Amino acid sequence: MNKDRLGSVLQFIITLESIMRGKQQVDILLNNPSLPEMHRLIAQKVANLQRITREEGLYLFEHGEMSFVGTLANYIRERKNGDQTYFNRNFHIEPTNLCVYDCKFCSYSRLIKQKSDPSAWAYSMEEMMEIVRRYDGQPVTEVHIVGGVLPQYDLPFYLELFQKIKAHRPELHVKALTPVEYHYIFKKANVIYEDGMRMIRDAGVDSMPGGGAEIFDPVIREQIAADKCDAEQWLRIHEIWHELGMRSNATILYGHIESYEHRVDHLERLRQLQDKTGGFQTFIPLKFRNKENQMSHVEECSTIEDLRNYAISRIYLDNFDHIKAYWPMIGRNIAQMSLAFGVDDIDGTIDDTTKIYSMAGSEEQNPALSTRELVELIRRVGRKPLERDTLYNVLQDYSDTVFEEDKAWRGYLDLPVIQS
Ligand code: V47
Ligand code: SF4
Repeated sequence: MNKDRLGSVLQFIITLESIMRGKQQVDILLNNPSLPEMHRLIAQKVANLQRITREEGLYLFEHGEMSFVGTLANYIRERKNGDQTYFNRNFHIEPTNLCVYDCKFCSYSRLIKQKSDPSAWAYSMEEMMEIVRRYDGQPVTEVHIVGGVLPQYDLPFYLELFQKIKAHRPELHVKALTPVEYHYIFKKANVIYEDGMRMIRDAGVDSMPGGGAEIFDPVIREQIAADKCDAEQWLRIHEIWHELGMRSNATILYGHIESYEHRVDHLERLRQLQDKTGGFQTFIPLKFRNKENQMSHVEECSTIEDLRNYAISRIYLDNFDHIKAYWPMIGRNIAQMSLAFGVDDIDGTIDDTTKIYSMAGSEEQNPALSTRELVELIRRVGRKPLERDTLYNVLQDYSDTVFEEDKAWRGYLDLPVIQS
């Protein structure tokens, strides 16, 4: 048997082992005679690969203990992805932090009237291309473009930007803008969604990130993100994008003034669209952070709630392949923990190119991780680090990689010697 074949057989055995381990944990739950009836029903469904209902989703949010939902979510995670944990090498471009909208949770944006605020920026096309060129020769595979909404960043501007990036570096995956920007720029250009999405695809956009979803419920959305595209428009733009054969991500902004019903409603709408198109790749729960925004009086939710939310999302979204913990928002430690609660992806190296979460009070004030640090973060919790491209093609398996820095002998001489 050749080396590659032997490797895939071994991999298959390891995956099988982790699935059996996960199944044993679910069986332990099911064999517990004091397990409440509804818990048992849901655990049985998960064990039988059946979908849970809206009511059962709500029940999990209201009554599912962290250990219970974690066990179920981990079983699903390992059945879908084994121990594999994905990351990529990427950088962000945030064209501006000036915005015509005034989302109450947003710590990052400045209203147009605050243009002279020293913390406001608005990059020119050339400045954005300068950022792209900064990564020439570096092994990044994705540029993630998202920022505020401003009239001068209109459809012709963005089409030119995408074309320029592609002309400069054709293999760089452009993951750009959300339905919030697209709805605004198409309306301004008097272009219907279908035509607009075709134009941006032809100009070089490869996929759409998951932002701008916030909470779909209209009453909550009106309170925290008035005026920008509504849930139907957000979902419709993704649907059209998927119909063009393209892929996108989805998010939820949770842990603020929404109720559990609103979270389930959000998950349900995504699950329904995914049944129709199959175009979503990953779901990214985004924890509300409360620094420097108009909702600073709203307390942030606990880590236990973060982990429960990942787990219930994993259980509910049976038709999503991946759940992502975005480490710049949640921090490295919780990102590591989340890998036992349904998460199988922790996003990328970032290289300190996003301000959205540092400005909102995340522990990660200068988000940047080297490939080695990401790999170590994953390996330290016993998972298998895989570098992926944006579309989840595996680029490199880092399970056994020894980095140059690891080879250097670091022995006792490194310890400080205190002389008495
Ligand atoms: O839509 C803004 C969120 C989103 C705050 O698709 C906040 O791979 C918490 O969508 N507290 C933009 N969240 C970022 C985004 C994203 C990030 C990483 C990966 C991907 C992907 C997408 O950031 C916004 C909003 O929901 N956000 N302010 C805040 N104070
Ligand atoms: Fe503007 Fe986006 Fe901030 Fe809302 S979340 S104010 S749309 S930058």
